[in-house]
Amino acid sequence: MTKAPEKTTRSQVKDAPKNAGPNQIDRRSFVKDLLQHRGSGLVVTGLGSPTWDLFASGDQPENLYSWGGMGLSVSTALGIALAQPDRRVLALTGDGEMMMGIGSLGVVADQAPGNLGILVLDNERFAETGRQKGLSSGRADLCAIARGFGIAETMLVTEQGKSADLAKFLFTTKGPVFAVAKIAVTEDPWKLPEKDGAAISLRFRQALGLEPR
Ligand SMILES: Cc1ncc(C[n+]2csc(CCOP(=O)(O)OP(=O)(O)O)c2C)c(N)n1
Repeated sequence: MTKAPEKTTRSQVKDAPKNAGPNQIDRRSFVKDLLQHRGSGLVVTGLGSPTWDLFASGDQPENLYSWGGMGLSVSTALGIALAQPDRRVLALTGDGEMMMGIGSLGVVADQAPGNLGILVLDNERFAETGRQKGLSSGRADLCAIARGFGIAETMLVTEQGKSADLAKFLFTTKGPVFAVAKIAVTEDPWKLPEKDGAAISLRFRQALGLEPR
């Protein structure tokens, strides 16, 4: 006889643990330390703060910055990872941007590129637009969501000193891999890279040898 499926009761949902914090990691120095280990890795950012963090950590043509629209960093990084199987690719984004494109994790799991890592810099806020609370400040557990989509390898980081461990996970573990770093809400000076999307894309494609210089 088949067993009846287990039901989730309303009180179980109400009592589910919250996933907030501790949000202690300083984003700028953490991203800089992490990217020292990128080697020849390509990095694709979500808009706003992660783009500024990447630019502040050192500009280079292998950085694909984004501006304007939320929700596209993981699907962009996925396309690049599939097209460039010999290069490691990192999607570096915020929790708000990740939530807006959350379905892309299902496609990542399905396509399963071995060269793709995803890092969500999770301050549990929409920092750029006024620090409104995001869902990861409550019951939404991003690593569990990624596993639910079928990304088996996930990592949660809450300590500043873990950047080398995290880099090893993101840049060397067979992908797709997904990580969340619980970062502090900080007031960092703006570091704005090139804004022209065509220029950013051309420089990136040139770095990959897809366009003449
Ligand atoms: C489709 C869309 N909706 C809303 C916005 C406005 N917006 C720009 S940045 C941002 C918050 C981004 O939050 P997060 O990805 O968590 O990054 P943080 O700045 O907190 O590091 C919002 C809502 C946008 N650019 N695009």
